[in-house]
Amino acid sequence: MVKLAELVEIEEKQGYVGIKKGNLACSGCGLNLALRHALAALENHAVLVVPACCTSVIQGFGVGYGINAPVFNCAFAAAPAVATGIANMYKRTDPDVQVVVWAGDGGTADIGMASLSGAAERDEDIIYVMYNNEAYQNTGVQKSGATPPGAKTTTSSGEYRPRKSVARIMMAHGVKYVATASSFYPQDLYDKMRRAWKDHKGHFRFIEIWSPCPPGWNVDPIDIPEMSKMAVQTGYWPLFEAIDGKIYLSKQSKRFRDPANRKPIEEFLKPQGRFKSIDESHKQALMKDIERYWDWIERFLAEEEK
Ligand SMILES: Cc1ncc(C[n+]2csc(CCOP(=O)(O)OP(=O)(O)O)c2C)c(N)n1
Ligand code: SF4
Repeated sequence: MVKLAELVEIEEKQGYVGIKKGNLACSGCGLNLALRHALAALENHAVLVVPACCTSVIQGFGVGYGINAPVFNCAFAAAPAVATGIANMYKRTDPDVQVVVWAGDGGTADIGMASLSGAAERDEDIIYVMYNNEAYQNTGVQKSGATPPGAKTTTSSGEYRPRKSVARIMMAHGVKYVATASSFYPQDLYDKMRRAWKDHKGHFRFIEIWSPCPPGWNVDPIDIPEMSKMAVQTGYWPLFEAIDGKIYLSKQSKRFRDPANRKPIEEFLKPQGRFKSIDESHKQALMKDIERYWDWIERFLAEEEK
């Protein structure tokens, strides 16, 4: 794993090739950090395809304002299809380019699902990153398919339905490389982007990055790092890679395979206003969703991991 000091040096040396200081992201935005580390991992080879989302705000008012990499904005539902065309063009003109779709959970789990499914099925040479801030944040915190049970949004008052896990949906498509990451585990995120880029080039690759949103989740930015640790340590957000359908738990999540080692879920919920009035029945629904995630992991865990 890349050392933290090395990662800092890489990003400083690149002079923020990707994301620029003083852009339009809110303070403590997970998506902004995730994009910075992901672009550092891809050096200067990324061409981004971005549907409508907070990233299209962060990119700012003109070329090179917030993101110092080529960005192609497209209609909400079309990103994987647009990226397919661009990737095929670069295959002929500049094969070193890596086309990356960078989209939110609304644009992925809901609105972009059909074209995502098509690109995954065709095994297009694209890295698809879904940064998961668990709602449509840009337009005022509407519920998405990835919103967890019990979380309040402006269009829901804490529901019972499980999170739609696009990582698992992609595994079911037979995608070569699928991973989960967190914007507050930068080294793990960086390494996964590198492996997706270097080791599995030529295939469709999917990475779901859990990305806290302080205003949308009603959390003080100061609490975000600790809360992000709790997301992993309560088992809420398992970190793993799935290569050819076999799951390899990331170092930070191995210990939490055993439910006895997991921290109480309250440690994760406490700082978040969106869970402020969660009742027992919603908490049970959330716990059931977490168990469901881990059941899937157990089912596809690589032999050598057992
Ligand atoms: C077809 C279409 N419907 C709705 C919108 C309005 N819209 C712009 S951004 C956005 C929210 C995107 O949510 P998500 O993909 O989760 O990304 P986030 O805002 O959380 O970064 C919506 C609904 C749009 N631009 N196009
Ligand atoms: S609303 Fe949330 S996801 Fe969007 S820029 Fe602000 S913190 Fe980031």
